[in-house]
Amino acid sequence: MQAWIEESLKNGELFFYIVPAVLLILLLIVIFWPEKKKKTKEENEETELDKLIKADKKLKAEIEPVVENKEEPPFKEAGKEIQLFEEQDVQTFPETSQKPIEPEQPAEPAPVETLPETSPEPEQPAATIKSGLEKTKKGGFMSRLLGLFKNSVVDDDLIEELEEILYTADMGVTTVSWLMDLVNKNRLKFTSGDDVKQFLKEQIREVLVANHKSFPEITEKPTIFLMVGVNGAGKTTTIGKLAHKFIAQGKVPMLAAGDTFRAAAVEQLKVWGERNNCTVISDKDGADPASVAFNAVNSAISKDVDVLLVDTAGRLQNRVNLMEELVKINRVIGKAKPGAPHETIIVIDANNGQNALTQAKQFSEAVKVTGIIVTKLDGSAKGGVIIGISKELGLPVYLVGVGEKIEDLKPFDPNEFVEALFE
Ligand SMILES: Nc1nc2c(ncn2[C@@H]2O[C@H](COP(=O)(O)OP(=O)(O)OP(=O)(O)O)[C@@H](O)[C@H]2O)c(=O)[nH]1
Ligand SMILES: [Mg+2]
Repeated sequence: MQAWIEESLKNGELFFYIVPAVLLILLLIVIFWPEKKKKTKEENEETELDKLIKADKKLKAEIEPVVENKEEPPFKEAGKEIQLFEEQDVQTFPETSQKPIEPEQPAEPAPVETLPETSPEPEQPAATIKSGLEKTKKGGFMSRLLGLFKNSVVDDDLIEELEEILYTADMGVTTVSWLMDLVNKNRLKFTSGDDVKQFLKEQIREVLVANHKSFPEITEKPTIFLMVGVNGAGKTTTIGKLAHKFIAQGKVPMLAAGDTFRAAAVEQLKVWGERNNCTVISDKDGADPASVAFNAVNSAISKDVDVLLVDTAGRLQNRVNLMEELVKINRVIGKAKPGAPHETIIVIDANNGQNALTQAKQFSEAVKVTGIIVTKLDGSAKGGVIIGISKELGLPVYLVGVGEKIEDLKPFDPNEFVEALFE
């Protein structure tokens, strides 16, 4: 071999055969190597594609039975749960079943909770005197009373129990004594518990109707309302609700922040002013409330507003101070506008029960109270207080608060009240 190589080198054969052969091999490698590599890559990709196709076929095979069943009423199982939705809602389902089923979609029907979209919840009914009396009827004296009236015999036991229940009704002793006197006088006329019920209902209706007066009309510009009552009774809230009512009637109200005793009171009234988009006359905390009222009356006159609602404090250092302050506010309002305030309204929280009666009497001694607004009837089981107030004070209940919303202030209708109570 060595001898052949030496021989080839000598005569140049090595270069003539071997070098071109080596170059040819190198050239072939350069040409074919990338092709091969590319091919391998493609082959690999093909395998991946194969895998995907296989998986897809498998998936389709699984889905196939569901698609075949599309002639069947869809969501058969769910049908049971959604029977409440009746036909009109169920009719919307086939539309959904016509949609192509995508692999990631569950074969299960859509959850029933999504359905209310097509059948919205009914809106909460507006609060009324009837809804406001619910607690009085369910948890208060009325549930016991209505139970008693189911008795077919009117005997001593029934009369005794009637008296006991009425004393728990927050009507006050005077009103209960008056009612029991009437019951005893007419006892022989009653043949059943229902007779007693009708009799009591009519006596109560009579006293409420006799003292009834609708909320005053605005006859003079500005008509001035002075709002009084103990702290927390609902004066400020009621002023906000009243302003809303006046605006709905096309009137222009103005508010006066006469409660300068409590830091937050002025702010609270301003919030109601903003809500109603009406002017609030105020001064700094601790300012003289009478001077706030005086300025407010003058401003109401100069701005030619229809109504001025004057807020007052419900609590001062003591009750004497509070009453003295109210007398002063009342006097300066009269100075700024003779004959004003046109109405002095006591705001009473129904939850106060018989205490509300005492409060109303005390305020009436200081200022001439002309009417009552009973608040929070909705949150109280002591709706009977309205009967006592009307009987004892002989004052009209103008309005009742039946909730915290701006529109939850309703005219007091004695007939509506009695019917709802005895229903
Ligand atoms: N549920 C219910 N809440 C009411 C009603 N009226 C007032 N309130 C609430 O009673 C609370 C006290 O009301 P205010 O208006 O601040 O009472 P106020 O008489 O001005 O109290 P002072 O400023 O402390 O004298 C507030 O939380 C009101 O939202 C009503 O009719 N129903
Ligand atoms: Mg207040």
